[in-house]
Amino acid sequence: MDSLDSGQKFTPRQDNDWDPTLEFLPASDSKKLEKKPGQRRTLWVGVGLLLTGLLVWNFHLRSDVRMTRVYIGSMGINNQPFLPEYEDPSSPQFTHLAALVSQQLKLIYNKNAVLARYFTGSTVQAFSEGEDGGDGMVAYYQSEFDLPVPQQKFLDEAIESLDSPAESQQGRQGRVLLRPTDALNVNGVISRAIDPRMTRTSLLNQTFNIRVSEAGTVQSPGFPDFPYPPNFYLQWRLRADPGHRVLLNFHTLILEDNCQQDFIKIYDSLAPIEQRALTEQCGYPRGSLSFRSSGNVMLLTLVTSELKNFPGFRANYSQIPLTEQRCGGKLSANRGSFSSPFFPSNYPPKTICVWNIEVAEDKFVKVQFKKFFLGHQSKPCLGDYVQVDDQRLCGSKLDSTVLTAQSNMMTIRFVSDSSYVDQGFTANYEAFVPTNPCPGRFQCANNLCVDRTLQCDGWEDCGDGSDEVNCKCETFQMQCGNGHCKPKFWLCDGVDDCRDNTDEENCVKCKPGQFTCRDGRCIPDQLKCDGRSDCSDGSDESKCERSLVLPRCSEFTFRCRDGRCISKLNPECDYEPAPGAVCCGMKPYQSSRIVGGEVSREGEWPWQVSLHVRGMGHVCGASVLSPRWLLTAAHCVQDSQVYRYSQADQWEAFLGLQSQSKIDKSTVRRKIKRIITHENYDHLTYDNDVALMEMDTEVPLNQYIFPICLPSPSYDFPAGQEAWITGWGATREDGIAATDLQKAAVRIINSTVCKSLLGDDVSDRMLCAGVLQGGVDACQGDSGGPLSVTSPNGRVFLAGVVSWGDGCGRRNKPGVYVRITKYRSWIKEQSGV
Ligand code: 4AZ
Repeated sequence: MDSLDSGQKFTPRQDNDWDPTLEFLPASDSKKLEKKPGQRRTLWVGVGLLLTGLLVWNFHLRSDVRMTRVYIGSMGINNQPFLPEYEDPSSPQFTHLAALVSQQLKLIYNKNAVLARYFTGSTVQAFSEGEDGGDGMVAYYQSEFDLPVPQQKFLDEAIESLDSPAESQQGRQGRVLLRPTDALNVNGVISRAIDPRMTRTSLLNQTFNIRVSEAGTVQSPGFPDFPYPPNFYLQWRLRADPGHRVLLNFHTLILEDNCQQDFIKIYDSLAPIEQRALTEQCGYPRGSLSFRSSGNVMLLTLVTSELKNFPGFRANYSQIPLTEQRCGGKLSANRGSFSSPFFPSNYPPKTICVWNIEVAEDKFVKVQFKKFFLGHQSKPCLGDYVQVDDQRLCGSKLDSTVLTAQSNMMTIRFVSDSSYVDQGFTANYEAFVPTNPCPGRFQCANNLCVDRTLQCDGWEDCGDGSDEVNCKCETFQMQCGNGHCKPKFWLCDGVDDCRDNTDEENCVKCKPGQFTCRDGRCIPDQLKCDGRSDCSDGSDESKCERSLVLPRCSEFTFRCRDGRCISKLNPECDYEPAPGAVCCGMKPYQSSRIVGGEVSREGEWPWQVSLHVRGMGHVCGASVLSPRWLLTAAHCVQDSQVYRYSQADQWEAFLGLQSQSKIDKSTVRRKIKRIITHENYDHLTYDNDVALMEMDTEVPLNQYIFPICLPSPSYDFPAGQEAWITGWGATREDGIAATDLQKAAVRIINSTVCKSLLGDDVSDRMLCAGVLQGGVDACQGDSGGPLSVTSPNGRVFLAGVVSWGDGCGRRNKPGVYVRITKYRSWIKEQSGV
């Protein structure tokens, strides 16, 4: 039995974590926001404005209201070799040097009128070896100022004005300020206001000093048996040997979702200086949680609040020689690849790598960035960036980017600044003959070479659309205004497939005597309801009074309850339900993290369920099949080393949910009574990746909670058909989960094509869907959720359950779903639905 076997152990401390009346965001209660009529409203608005004004005046404008402002900083000291005693704050050496640093700070502040006026004192928190590995060292301190509230801005500006390059510090604030014997050769001061969440008055502080030369683990107090304690501010100061960096790898990290309450923050420093923050995490983050310092120190902090305490974290630490990072260099082969240091792990801060590519003189060079995650984009790219000759790239890019040099040389420079790190990039480079850049292949406008078979196949493979222009369309294709060819199936289907909307223009209503198919085609009225599908989407057979009864049943016929087989395509639920009867798949709206998706509207996907594991928040999706039964993926309910996901009591279902941060009156929570995993689920191939969950009590059905239709075994989801994926999963590969329910449109993909793209693991019990250009896909955390297809009569069917994929949103890597038509009878046998 593992150490997390008791449900209790994961129960957040506060009872109200599982309280159905809990409100995360009070504003979600519309009653509380209800406007009062007429004069009363005006009166309240007036009183509100007055109070707000008074508050603003009281706290920001009244000059007699004072505040304490705390800055955290570091000071480089040149002429002081680092002694082991400096690691011990009770040693006389520490006390002596700390006094000198405090004096030095006082002198520095005295040179600035604003700082001098409000300064109250400094305390030195720690020392470390110098950043450059030389003779110097670094002091970490906290300085406090007492000032009238309106002066805060000026004080911040004055503090920031102290940041300056090493050389100017020396002249301005170095030896001249102290007697020569006491002089500190200061080579750089940097300070910033402390993160206000770390100064909450209720916090209990505790600091741990750890030498990482011997590898070990750090964990939050109580992990994994008890939730971390409330109201703590914990710091772990990690020190490596000189010439080494600290490596911190998270094994588990589960905190409260709200970063305002509980969070960890990691610094490239021994003090929490904002300018040195490497990352901040809360909730249940996924992706690379591996961090390296630039020098031999790192600070890990954990701040917890009064409410809702979660299991916390466990991380492994160790040290690696600075020399281990080899990046940059000369590349002279005809083709090759390179990536940011430690990819796909996060790159360290303060890194510079330069690659000089030089190929044969008669060739040119091009480089293609396949993954590119350098944090948030800044304008112009100032923080972390890649510079290719004279062009800078920064931020994160989903599509691959190709850059070309008009010569046989190219210089690529990767720079990371001193804060916030990310995964980095991988790139391929290639030499090409200027007169024949893509021998035997198609040359895209951006100089990428793609297989000729991908040209004019209806999919954009170049990333710039150039493989789909000037195409001669096949008979099964239509010609878009911009020259692209797209499957005729997509004509007049309400989606702008051409990207110039020409497939959706002139979707004429058919002449009298003709029936308008949903795909826009016109067929003679007589062909409607003749038992044969004449519109390519079967819409001529979807609302018929009668169907043709066929002499023989086959995979392509629908077996009625009485055993007869009819020829109608996808006939389930194409009747009007009797008054009061429940029919599935009805959307309350007529409108129409997921990678490449957008936020859904409330109630848009009433069968979407969020499955939470106690203490962990959202883990998987599911679909409502009936007031009692949910369908999810079997891989969501497999035990791991640490968690007992197969146990029903670990789970809670949230129905009618839109935002993970807000439970409102449409949300219903249910405990899970029973989990039925498919008996042939194969954890290696993900074959038969389905599981049923029975809720402990039935849920009321309404416009926010409604079952999706289950397709019969003969239901056809043709290749090219539009389907929708929905979920709160990661919004990019290795990214973090979405807060609001995301939706994205994908297309069903032909099984043969899918097998050729993903290999033989794709069984006939799986269904592929995606956007082959990439960028739109289900991802981690969407698993178990629905792949929804709207039938011609407007009802929505569960075509698939999110199961697996080769990454998320990669080009030519569609998502793989459980093919629900293959499980219709299993679901019926197990649940009766
Ligand atoms: C997952 O890890 C996962 N791109 C789900 C779907 C896909 C990839 C990964 C499909 O749960």
